[in-house]
Amino acid sequence: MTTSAPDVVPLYGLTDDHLAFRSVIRQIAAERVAPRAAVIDADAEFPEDVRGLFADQDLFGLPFEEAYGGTGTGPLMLCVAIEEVAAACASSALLLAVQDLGSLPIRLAGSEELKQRVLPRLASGEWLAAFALSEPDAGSDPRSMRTRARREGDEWVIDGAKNWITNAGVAHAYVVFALTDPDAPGSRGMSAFFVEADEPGFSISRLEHKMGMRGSPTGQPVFDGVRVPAANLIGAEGEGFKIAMRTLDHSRLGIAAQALGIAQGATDYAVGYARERIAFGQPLIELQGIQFKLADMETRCAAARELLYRAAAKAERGERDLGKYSAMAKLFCSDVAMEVTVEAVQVLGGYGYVTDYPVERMMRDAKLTQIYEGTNEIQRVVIARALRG
Ligand code: COS
Repeated sequence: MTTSAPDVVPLYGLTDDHLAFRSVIRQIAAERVAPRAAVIDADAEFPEDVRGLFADQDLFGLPFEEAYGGTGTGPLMLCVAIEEVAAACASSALLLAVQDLGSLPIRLAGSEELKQRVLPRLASGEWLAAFALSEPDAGSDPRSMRTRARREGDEWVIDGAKNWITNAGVAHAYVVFALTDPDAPGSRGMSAFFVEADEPGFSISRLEHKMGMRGSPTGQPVFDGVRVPAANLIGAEGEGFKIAMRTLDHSRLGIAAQALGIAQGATDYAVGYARERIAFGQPLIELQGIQFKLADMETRCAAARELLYRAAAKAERGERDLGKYSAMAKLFCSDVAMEVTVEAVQVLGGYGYVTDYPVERMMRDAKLTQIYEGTNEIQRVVIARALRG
Protein backbone atom coordinates (compact mmCIF):
# COMPACT_ATOMS: atom_id res chain seq x y z
CA MET A 1 0.00 0.00 0.00
CA THR A 2 1.41 3.40 -0.94
CA THR A 3 1.16 6.43 1.32
CA SER A 4 2.88 8.83 -1.05
CA ALA A 5 -0.12 10.02 -3.08
CA PRO A 6 0.21 13.82 -3.35
CA ASP A 7 -3.24 14.56 -1.97
CA VAL A 8 -2.71 12.55 1.23
CA VAL A 9 -2.91 14.90 4.19
CA PRO A 10 -0.64 13.83 7.06
CA LEU A 11 -2.65 12.83 10.09
CA TYR A 12 -0.62 14.94 12.45
CA GLY A 13 2.98 15.75 13.16
CA LEU A 14 5.41 18.57 13.66
CA THR A 15 6.22 20.85 10.74
CA ASP A 16 9.55 22.63 10.30
CA ASP A 17 7.98 25.66 12.01
CA HIS A 18 7.00 23.54 15.01
CA LEU A 19 10.48 22.04 15.21
CA ALA A 20 12.22 25.43 15.01
CA PHE A 21 9.91 26.81 17.67
CA ARG A 22 10.46 23.74 19.86
CA SER A 23 14.22 24.23 19.90
CA VAL A 24 13.83 27.91 20.84
CA ILE A 25 11.46 27.15 23.67
CA ARG A 26 13.51 24.17 24.83
CA GLN A 27 16.47 26.50 25.22
CA ILE A 28 14.43 29.13 27.08
CA ALA A 29 13.04 26.45 29.39
CA ALA A 30 16.48 24.96 30.09
CA GLU A 31 18.30 28.26 30.58
CA ARG A 32 15.70 30.53 32.17
CA VAL A 33 12.96 28.35 33.73
CA ALA A 34 14.67 25.16 34.97
CA PRO A 35 17.07 27.01 37.29
CA ARG A 36 14.07 28.61 39.03
CA ALA A 37 11.93 25.49 39.42
CA ALA A 38 13.17 24.22 42.80
CA VAL A 39 12.82 27.62 44.50
CA ILE A 40 9.39 28.27 42.98
CA ASP A 41 8.29 24.92 44.43
CA ALA A 42 9.97 25.26 47.82
CA ASP A 43 8.68 28.77 48.45
CA ALA A 44 5.28 28.21 46.80
CA GLU A 45 6.12 31.40 44.97
CA PHE A 46 4.16 32.73 42.00
CA PRO A 47 6.88 33.13 39.33
CA GLU A 48 6.38 36.75 38.33
CA ASP A 49 9.73 36.72 36.54
CA VAL A 50 8.71 33.72 34.44
CA ARG A 51 5.45 35.44 33.63
CA GLY A 52 7.45 38.47 32.41
CA LEU A 53 9.72 36.21 30.38
CA PHE A 54 6.76 34.51 28.70
CA ALA A 55 5.20 37.90 27.91
CA ASP A 56 8.49 39.14 26.41
CA GLN A 57 8.77 35.99 24.31
CA ASP A 58 5.14 36.29 23.11
CA LEU A 59 4.25 32.89 24.57
CA PHE A 60 0.96 34.09 26.03
CA GLY A 61 -0.09 34.84 22.46
CA LEU A 62 0.05 31.16 21.48
CA PRO A 63 -3.65 30.33 22.05
CA PHE A 64 -4.92 33.43 20.24
CA GLU A 65 -5.70 34.32 16.66
CA GLU A 66 -3.65 37.06 15.04
CA ALA A 67 -6.75 39.26 14.80
CA TYR A 68 -6.70 39.49 18.61
CA GLY A 69 -2.99 39.99 19.07
CA GLY A 70 -2.04 36.31 19.15
CA THR A 71 0.43 34.27 17.16
CA GLY A 72 -2.28 32.35 15.26
CA THR A 73 -0.12 29.25 15.40
CA GLY A 74 -2.75 26.76 16.57
CA PRO A 75 -3.28 24.19 19.33
CA LEU A 76 -0.37 21.89 18.48
CA MET A 77 2.18 24.69 18.82
CA LEU A 78 0.69 25.57 22.20
CA CYS A 79 0.99 21.91 23.28
CA VAL A 80 4.64 21.85 22.19
CA ALA A 81 5.33 24.97 24.27
CA ILE A 82 3.54 23.64 27.35
CA GLU A 83 5.33 20.29 27.09
CA GLU A 84 8.76 21.89 26.85
CA VAL A 85 8.19 24.25 29.77
CA ALA A 86 6.63 21.50 31.91
CA ALA A 87 9.73 19.35 31.47
CA ALA A 88 11.55 22.10 33.37
CA CYS A 89 8.83 23.48 35.69
CA ALA A 90 5.21 22.34 35.71
CA SER A 91 3.99 25.40 37.63
CA SER A 92 5.43 27.68 34.95
CA ALA A 93 3.82 25.59 32.20
CA LEU A 94 0.48 26.05 33.93
CA LEU A 95 0.72 29.78 33.20
CA LEU A 96 0.37 28.96 29.52
CA ALA A 97 -2.31 26.29 29.96
CA VAL A 98 -4.53 28.52 32.09
CA GLN A 99 -4.23 31.45 29.68
CA ASP A 100 -5.78 29.06 27.18
CA LEU A 101 -8.42 27.70 29.57
CA GLY A 102 -9.48 31.10 30.91
CA SER A 103 -9.78 32.71 27.49
CA LEU A 104 -11.44 29.82 25.62
CA PRO A 105 -15.03 30.67 26.66
CA ILE A 106 -14.58 34.16 25.16
CA ARG A 107 -12.82 32.83 22.07
CA LEU A 108 -15.47 30.15 21.52
CA ALA A 109 -18.63 32.05 22.40
CA GLY A 110 -17.94 35.70 23.21
CA SER A 111 -19.30 38.65 21.24
CA GLU A 112 -16.98 40.41 18.81
CA GLU A 113 -17.04 43.47 21.08
CA LEU A 114 -15.94 41.39 24.10
CA LYS A 115 -13.21 39.64 22.10
CA GLN A 116 -11.78 42.95 20.91
CA ARG A 117 -11.98 44.42 24.39
CA VAL A 118 -10.36 41.54 26.27
CA LEU A 119 -8.36 39.13 24.12
CA PRO A 120 -5.46 41.42 23.10
CA ARG A 121 -4.66 42.10 26.76
CA LEU A 122 -4.62 38.36 27.46
CA ALA A 123 -2.60 37.60 24.33
CA SER A 124 0.09 40.08 25.35
CA GLY A 125 0.28 38.71 28.88
CA GLU A 126 -0.70 42.08 30.35
CA TRP A 127 -3.63 40.23 31.92
CA LEU A 128 -3.69 36.69 33.31
CA ALA A 129 -6.87 34.65 32.94
CA ALA A 130 -8.79 32.34 35.26
CA PHE A 131 -11.68 29.92 34.71
CA ALA A 132 -14.11 29.92 37.64
CA LEU A 133 -16.43 26.92 37.33
CA SER A 134 -15.84 24.65 40.36
CA GLU A 135 -17.29 25.31 43.80
CA PRO A 136 -16.81 23.73 47.22
CA ASP A 137 -19.80 21.43 46.55
CA ALA A 138 -19.63 21.34 42.75
CA GLY A 139 -16.42 19.94 41.25
CA SER A 140 -17.06 16.98 38.95
CA ASP A 141 -20.74 17.98 38.86
CA PRO A 142 -20.73 21.69 37.98
CA ARG A 143 -24.49 21.75 37.43
CA SER A 144 -24.98 21.63 41.19
CA MET A 145 -23.30 25.01 41.65
CA ARG A 146 -24.80 27.67 43.92
CA THR A 147 -23.35 30.87 42.47
CA ARG A 148 -26.17 33.03 41.12
CA ALA A 149 -26.37 35.95 38.72
CA ARG A 150 -29.45 38.15 38.44
CA ARG A 151 -30.22 40.82 35.89
CA GLU A 152 -30.71 44.40 37.15
CA GLY A 153 -31.22 46.89 34.34
CA ASP A 154 -28.14 46.89 32.14
CA GLU A 155 -26.09 44.87 34.59
CA TRP A 156 -25.70 41.38 35.99
CA VAL A 157 -25.17 40.99 39.73
CA ILE A 158 -23.15 37.92 40.79
CA ASP A 159 -23.19 36.30 44.25
CA GLY A 160 -21.37 33.15 45.27
CA ALA A 161 -18.01 31.49 45.87
CA LYS A 162 -15.79 29.36 43.66
CA ASN A 163 -13.17 26.82 44.65
CA TRP A 164 -9.98 25.24 43.24
CA ILE A 165 -9.48 28.17 40.90
CA THR A 166 -6.02 28.32 39.32
CA ASN A 167 -4.47 31.81 39.20
CA ALA A 168 -6.68 32.97 42.08
CA GLY A 169 -5.32 36.28 43.28
CA VAL A 170 -2.98 36.81 40.33
CA ALA A 171 -5.53 36.75 37.50
CA HIS A 172 -6.95 40.01 36.21
CA ALA A 173 -9.72 38.41 34.16
CA TYR A 174 -12.08 35.72 35.41
CA VAL A 175 -14.63 33.80 33.39
CA VAL A 176 -17.30 33.04 35.97
CA PHE A 177 -20.12 30.54 35.62
CA ALA A 178 -23.34 31.23 37.53
CA LEU A 179 -26.94 30.08 37.57
CA THR A 180 -29.15 32.69 35.95
CA ASP A 181 -32.29 30.51 36.02
CA PRO A 182 -32.00 27.76 38.66
CA ASP A 183 -35.39 26.33 37.63
CA ALA A 184 -34.54 25.94 33.96
CA PRO A 185 -34.64 22.36 32.63
CA GLY A 186 -31.42 20.39 32.16
CA SER A 187 -28.27 22.45 31.93
CA ARG A 188 -29.99 25.55 30.59
CA GLY A 189 -29.97 27.62 33.78
CA MET A 190 -26.25 28.40 33.72
CA SER A 191 -24.55 31.39 32.08
CA ALA A 192 -20.96 32.59 31.70
CA PHE A 193 -19.66 36.06 32.53
CA PHE A 194 -16.47 38.02 32.13
CA VAL A 195 -15.41 39.63 35.42
CA GLU A 196 -12.41 41.85 36.07
CA ALA A 197 -10.66 41.26 39.39
CA ASP A 198 -10.85 44.89 40.47
CA GLU A 199 -14.67 44.97 40.53
CA PRO A 200 -16.13 45.95 43.94
CA GLY A 201 -17.35 42.85 45.78
CA PHE A 202 -14.68 40.58 44.33
CA SER A 203 -12.16 39.04 46.73
CA ILE A 204 -10.07 35.92 47.33
CA SER A 205 -11.09 34.35 50.64
CA ARG A 206 -8.59 31.53 50.75
CA LEU A 207 -5.50 30.11 49.05
CA GLU A 208 -4.71 26.39 49.21
CA HIS A 209 -1.49 24.76 50.44
CA LYS A 210 -0.88 22.12 47.81
CA MET A 211 1.20 18.94 47.54
CA GLY A 212 2.51 19.96 44.12
CA MET A 213 2.21 22.61 41.42
CA ARG A 214 3.09 24.91 44.27
CA GLY A 215 4.15 27.89 42.13
CA SER A 216 0.62 28.21 40.80
CA PRO A 217 -1.85 29.78 43.24
CA THR A 218 -5.13 27.93 43.72
CA GLY A 219 -7.91 29.56 45.69
CA GLN A 220 -11.43 30.59 46.42
CA PRO A 221 -12.75 33.70 44.67
CA VAL A 222 -15.81 35.27 46.30
CA PHE A 223 -18.42 37.34 44.46
CA ASP A 224 -20.38 39.53 46.83
CA GLY A 225 -22.83 41.49 44.70
CA VAL A 226 -20.27 41.90 41.90
CA ARG A 227 -21.80 43.96 39.08
CA VAL A 228 -20.81 43.54 35.46
CA PRO A 229 -22.30 45.18 32.36
CA ALA A 230 -24.76 43.14 30.28
CA ALA A 231 -22.13 43.11 27.54
CA ASN A 232 -19.98 40.86 29.76
CA LEU A 233 -22.36 37.93 29.31
CA ILE A 234 -20.43 35.35 27.26
CA GLY A 235 -22.60 33.74 24.60
CA ALA A 236 -26.34 33.51 25.17
CA GLU A 237 -28.05 33.41 28.53
CA GLY A 238 -28.46 29.74 29.55
CA GLU A 239 -25.58 28.52 27.38
CA GLY A 240 -22.99 28.53 30.19
CA PHE A 241 -22.81 24.78 30.79
CA LYS A 242 -22.25 24.01 27.13
CA ILE A 243 -19.63 26.75 26.89
CA ALA A 244 -17.83 25.20 29.88
CA MET A 245 -17.95 21.72 28.32
CA ARG A 246 -16.72 22.99 24.93
CA THR A 247 -13.93 24.86 26.69
CA LEU A 248 -12.78 21.75 28.53
CA ASP A 249 -12.85 19.74 25.29
CA HIS A 250 -10.09 22.07 24.06
CA SER A 251 -8.24 22.95 27.25
CA ARG A 252 -7.62 19.36 28.34
CA LEU A 253 -5.03 19.18 25.57
CA GLY A 254 -2.96 21.66 27.56
CA ILE A 255 -3.08 19.52 30.69
CA ALA A 256 -2.16 16.46 28.65
CA ALA A 257 0.82 18.40 27.27
CA GLN A 258 1.82 19.50 30.74
CA ALA A 259 1.63 15.91 32.02
CA LEU A 260 3.67 14.68 29.07
CA GLY A 261 6.31 17.35 29.73
CA ILE A 262 6.58 16.28 33.36
CA ALA A 263 6.91 12.63 32.27
CA GLN A 264 9.57 13.36 29.64
CA GLY A 265 11.45 15.65 32.02
CA ALA A 266 11.55 12.90 34.66
CA THR A 267 12.58 10.27 32.10
CA ASP A 268 15.39 12.42 30.73
CA TYR A 269 16.61 13.19 34.24
CA ALA A 270 16.57 9.52 35.24
CA VAL A 271 18.47 8.54 32.07
CA GLY A 272 21.13 11.19 32.74
CA TYR A 273 21.46 10.06 36.33
CA ALA A 274 21.70 6.37 35.37
CA ARG A 275 24.51 7.17 32.92
CA GLU A 276 26.55 8.92 35.63
CA ARG A 277 25.81 6.97 38.79
CA ILE A 278 28.16 4.08 39.45
CA ALA A 279 26.96 0.97 41.28
CA PHE A 280 28.60 -2.44 41.40
CA GLY A 281 31.51 -0.97 39.42
CA GLN A 282 29.50 0.22 36.42
CA PRO A 283 27.02 2.95 35.46
CA LEU A 284 23.48 2.17 36.61
CA ILE A 285 22.31 2.22 33.00
CA GLU A 286 24.29 -0.98 32.36
CA LEU A 287 22.07 -2.85 34.85
CA GLN A 288 19.18 -4.61 33.17
CA GLY A 289 16.77 -3.86 36.03
CA ILE A 290 17.33 -0.14 35.44
CA GLN A 291 17.41 -0.46 31.65
CA PHE A 292 13.95 -2.03 31.63
CA LYS A 293 12.52 0.76 33.77
CA LEU A 294 13.99 3.45 31.53
CA ALA A 295 12.83 1.63 28.39
CA ASP A 296 9.25 1.49 29.72
CA MET A 297 9.35 5.17 30.74
CA GLU A 298 10.55 6.31 27.32
CA THR A 299 7.99 4.10 25.56
CA ARG A 300 5.12 5.47 27.62
CA CYS A 301 6.17 9.05 26.89
CA ALA A 302 6.36 8.33 23.16
CA ALA A 303 2.93 6.67 23.13
CA ALA A 304 1.43 9.55 25.12
CA ARG A 305 2.88 12.07 22.66
CA GLU A 306 1.32 10.28 19.68
CA LEU A 307 -2.13 10.39 21.26
CA LEU A 308 -1.74 14.03 22.29
CA TYR A 309 -0.65 15.11 18.81
CA ARG A 310 -3.52 13.20 17.27
CA ALA A 311 -5.94 14.97 19.63
CA ALA A 312 -4.33 18.37 18.93
CA ALA A 313 -4.69 17.74 15.18
CA LYS A 314 -8.40 17.22 15.76
CA ALA A 315 -8.57 20.61 17.48
CA GLU A 316 -6.64 22.22 14.60
CA ARG A 317 -9.16 20.84 12.11
CA GLY A 318 -12.29 21.31 14.20
CA GLU A 319 -13.16 17.59 14.10
CA ARG A 320 -16.29 16.47 15.90
CA ASP A 321 -14.65 13.85 18.12
CA LEU A 322 -12.23 16.31 19.72
CA GLY A 323 -13.92 15.90 23.14
CA LYS A 324 -13.33 12.14 23.17
CA TYR A 325 -9.72 12.52 22.02
CA SER A 326 -8.81 15.35 24.39
CA ALA A 327 -10.26 13.29 27.26
CA MET A 328 -8.24 10.24 26.15
CA ALA A 329 -5.07 12.33 25.82
CA LYS A 330 -5.56 13.93 29.24
CA LEU A 331 -6.32 10.55 30.85
CA PHE A 332 -3.41 8.74 29.23
CA CYS A 333 -0.76 11.46 29.51
CA SER A 334 -1.52 12.14 33.17
CA ASP A 335 -1.45 8.45 34.08
CA VAL A 336 1.87 8.16 32.23
CA ALA A 337 3.17 11.19 34.15
CA MET A 338 2.28 9.54 37.46
CA GLU A 339 3.72 6.13 36.57
CA VAL A 340 6.89 7.53 35.05
CA THR A 341 7.68 9.98 37.84
CA VAL A 342 7.23 7.25 40.47
CA GLU A 343 9.72 5.14 38.50
CA ALA A 344 12.12 8.08 38.15
CA VAL A 345 12.20 8.41 41.93
CA GLN A 346 12.92 4.69 42.15
CA VAL A 347 15.80 4.91 39.66
CA LEU A 348 17.41 7.66 41.73
CA GLY A 349 16.81 5.70 44.97
CA GLY A 350 17.44 7.80 48.08
CA TYR A 351 18.44 10.76 45.92
CA GLY A 352 15.06 10.57 44.25
CA TYR A 353 13.33 11.17 47.54
CA VAL A 354 15.11 14.38 48.52
CA THR A 355 14.58 17.90 47.28
CA ASP A 356 18.14 18.33 45.98
CA TYR A 357 16.95 16.42 42.90
CA PRO A 358 13.91 17.38 40.80
CA VAL A 359 12.12 14.05 40.45
CA GLU A 360 10.25 14.14 43.77
CA ARG A 361 8.82 17.54 42.73
CA MET A 362 7.86 16.08 39.37
CA MET A 363 6.09 13.20 41.12
CA ARG A 364 4.11 15.63 43.29
CA ASP A 365 3.29 17.84 40.31
CA ALA A 366 2.20 14.84 38.22
CA LYS A 367 -0.53 13.91 40.71
CA LEU A 368 -2.53 17.04 40.01
CA THR A 369 -2.71 16.29 36.30
CA GLN A 370 -4.85 13.24 37.15
CA ILE A 371 -7.24 15.47 39.08
CA TYR A 372 -7.77 18.92 37.59
CA GLU A 373 -9.72 19.96 34.50
CA GLY A 374 -11.81 16.89 35.20
CA THR A 375 -10.60 13.93 37.23
CA ASN A 376 -9.50 10.92 35.23
CA GLU A 377 -12.73 9.23 36.27
CA ILE A 378 -14.61 12.09 34.57
CA GLN A 379 -12.44 11.63 31.46
CA ARG A 380 -13.56 7.99 31.36
CA VAL A 381 -17.18 9.14 31.62
CA VAL A 382 -16.65 11.51 28.66
CA ILE A 383 -14.95 8.77 26.60
CA ALA A 384 -17.58 6.15 27.46
CA ARG A 385 -20.42 8.52 26.55
CA ALA A 386 -18.80 9.10 23.16
CA LEU A 387 -18.67 5.32 22.66
CA ARG A 388 -22.30 4.96 23.70
CA GLY A 389 -23.27 7.55 21.06
N1 COS B 1 -19.86 20.17 24.20
C1 COS B 1 -21.05 20.80 23.98
N2 COS B 1 -22.17 20.48 24.68
C2 COS B 1 -22.08 19.51 25.60
C3 COS B 1 -20.88 18.83 25.87
C4 COS B 1 -19.74 19.19 25.11
N3 COS B 1 -18.57 18.58 25.29
N4 COS B 1 -21.08 17.92 26.84
C5 COS B 1 -22.38 18.02 27.18
N5 COS B 1 -22.98 18.99 26.43
C6 COS B 1 -24.38 19.39 26.45
C7 COS B 1 -25.29 18.19 26.22
O1 COS B 1 -25.50 18.00 24.84
C8 COS B 1 -26.56 18.63 26.92
O2 COS B 1 -27.28 19.51 26.08
P1 COS B 1 -28.92 19.58 26.16
O3 COS B 1 -29.23 20.04 27.56
O4 COS B 1 -29.28 20.58 25.11
O5 COS B 1 -29.40 18.18 25.89
C9 COS B 1 -26.04 19.43 28.10
O6 COS B 1 -24.72 19.86 27.75
C10 COS B 1 -25.97 18.63 29.37
O7 COS B 1 -25.15 17.50 29.11
P2 COS B 1 -25.12 16.21 30.06
O8 COS B 1 -26.54 15.79 30.32
O9 COS B 1 -24.17 15.24 29.46
O10 COS B 1 -24.55 16.84 31.40
P3 COS B 1 -24.01 16.13 32.68
O11 COS B 1 -24.27 16.97 33.85
O12 COS B 1 -24.52 14.71 32.73
O13 COS B 1 -22.44 16.14 32.38
C11 COS B 1 -20.18 15.47 32.69
C12 COS B 1 -21.65 15.15 32.87
C13 COS B 1 -19.42 14.46 33.51
C14 COS B 1 -19.81 15.33 31.20
C15 COS B 1 -19.88 16.91 33.11
O14 COS B 1 -20.52 17.20 34.32
C16 COS B 1 -18.38 17.17 33.28
O15 COS B 1 -17.64 17.24 32.30
N6 COS B 1 -17.94 17.29 34.53
C17 COS B 1 -16.55 17.59 34.82
C18 COS B 1 -16.34 19.05 34.94
C19 COS B 1 -14.89 19.34 35.11
O16 COS B 1 -14.06 18.93 34.32
N7 COS B 1 -14.56 20.07 36.15
C20 COS B 1 -13.18 20.37 36.42
C21 COS B 1 -13.05 21.74 36.87
S1 COS B 1 -13.01 22.89 35.64
S2 COS B 1 -11.08 23.28 35.57
